[in-house]
Formats: sequence, structure tokens, C-alpha cells
Amino acid sequence: MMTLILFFMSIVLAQDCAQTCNVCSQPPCTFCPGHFGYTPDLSTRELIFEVYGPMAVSSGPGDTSFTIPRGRTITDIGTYHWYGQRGSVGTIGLQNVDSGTLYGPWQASGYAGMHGAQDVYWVVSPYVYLPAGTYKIVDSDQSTWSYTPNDCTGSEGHCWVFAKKENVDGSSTSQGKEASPATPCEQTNLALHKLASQSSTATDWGGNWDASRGVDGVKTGNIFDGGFHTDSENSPWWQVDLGAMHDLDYALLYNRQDCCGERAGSLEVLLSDDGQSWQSVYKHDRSIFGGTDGHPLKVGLNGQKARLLRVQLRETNWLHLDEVEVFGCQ
Ligand SMILES: [Ca+2]
Repeated sequence: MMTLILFFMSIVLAQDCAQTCNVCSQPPCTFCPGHFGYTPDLSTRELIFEVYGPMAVSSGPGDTSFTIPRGRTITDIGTYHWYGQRGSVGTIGLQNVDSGTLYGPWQASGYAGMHGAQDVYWVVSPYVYLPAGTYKIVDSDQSTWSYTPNDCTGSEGHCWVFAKKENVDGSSTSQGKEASPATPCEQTNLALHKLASQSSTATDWGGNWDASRGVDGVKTGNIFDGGFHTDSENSPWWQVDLGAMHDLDYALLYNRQDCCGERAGSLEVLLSDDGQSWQSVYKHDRSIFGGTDGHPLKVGLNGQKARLLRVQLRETNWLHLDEVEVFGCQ
């Protein structure tokens, strides 16, 4: 009987992902990775709103809004810009349609789509708690945001909105951080050329494996060009001192792509105010992530304040990465 149920469930899921047009305005929404160039951590997040149509797209959709009947922590928002790849990746914000209050906007990261087209998916990971209400997605370039005319989407822009799963880690959404209406700021890579250190420095393979190479701005995917590398040891770590306390938005971790990317699978990200006391904010699921291929690991930092960010393995291995970028307001 269970096998039969699973069989029919798989049929339903397959049908959901193959359907011609979808507006899911009430969770559970079925997430189809093939529709989207970015896969958030689905063990902690769920898709709560989606506008998707597989047919030929135009640009310049109408208003695109979603409603949350109770407070939710919005973790990720994506918009689709098929004809926008010539320009730079912009920002995404949310506006409460009743009060007009604007949240964000946040600088988006670009992800590749069909045929390797770069930066067609714009993704932000604000991890922001919003009270119940209806929110309009505010995309900084409405003229390149894609929609499908004359189908079920009603001219809404293609988009995906994820929220923190309720009761993950035993917490409820009512304990989430109340977002203050955000003041737009310039998101910059706070780690670039800052002081970096690591638990040990590899002496093999004839390269320069200094910690500073994690923040030298050089990222090619080849560890020999600009990556750092520790010895193999128990729980090796690398860290950067941002020089002052900052509100941190997210970090991008660029894996080496010439070899051995799986060694980063057990990594953990920790934050500190003083280099003495550390708080773990992220543990990777051992999947292999990319880097210069457009798929660095993005770690949401939820606006947390910190001065130092550390990457540490939870096992005995070599720790090496191409680059670590930490984004926040100056
Ligand atoms: Ca580098």
C-alpha cells in the first residue's frame, strides 16, 4: 500500500513540475529545481509563492504580490530576467501594499539559466521576518523582469518566494526577528583585502597557500591562482577580520573547481565580535558547491552583527577555498 501511495505521490509531483503554467499563492507549493537556477536549503525553507510559465516570455510584468496570512520569515526571493543578462544584476525589495512600508531592497546575486545564460535569475536572501499582510515584489529593473503574456499568470512576473519552515529547530515564526523598515544601503564585499588568518598553511605542492588569498579578489576556480590551503588537520579553520563590527547580509564561498571540491562538504560558518567567542550560524550539508561557475555557496547571515567570520571543517581534512566574500553595509 505504501509503495502504491508513493507511486501516486510521485505522479502528482511529476505533474506539478510539468504543468504548463503555475501560480501558487498558498503553500505548500511544489518546488521544481528545473524552473529555477538556485536551490535554497529545502530542509529549512519552503516555497510559499511562485509565478511560473514555461512558454515564451516578454518583459515588463504587472504588479506581482503575495499574501502571508501570518507572520513569516522570508528567506529567499528570486525573479527571472531572461532579456536582462546584458545589464548588471539589480536589487529586490518588498513593499507592504497597505502601509507602503518598504523592506530592503537587497542586492541580488545572479544565477545562470537555460543554455548557460548568465544572471537570468536574480536572488536575494534577506531572512527577514514580516508581519501578516500583502507584499509587492519590488524589482529594480521592471523592464527586464520576465512574464508570460496570455496565460494563467495574469501578467505577474516570474518569481519564487521562500520562507523559513515553521517550527524548524523547535522555534516558531513568532520568535523571528521583526524587520525594521530598511534603509537602502550599498552592499559591499567587506572582506576584500582585510586581514585573514588560518589554522595552518600547507607546505606541499609548491604553491603559495597564504590565508590572504581568500580575500585577494582573485577567483578563477583554480586553487593555484588565488586560493588558500591549510594542512590536513582536525577541524582546520580560516577566518577574516572585517576590522569593525558590521551588519552582515550574506557570505559567498567560492570552492576550488580544479579538484577536491568535496573536501569543503563539512564546513561550518561562525561569527565573532572579538575572535574569542564564536557563534555557529551555518553548517553545510556535505553537498558539493561551486564557485566561478556561478554557483558559489551563499550563506545568509540574517543581518547579524559581527567583526570576524570563520570557515571551519567539522572533520580532519584539508581546508581550501578560492575566495570568501562577506556582504553587508559599510
Ligand atoms: Ca582568492
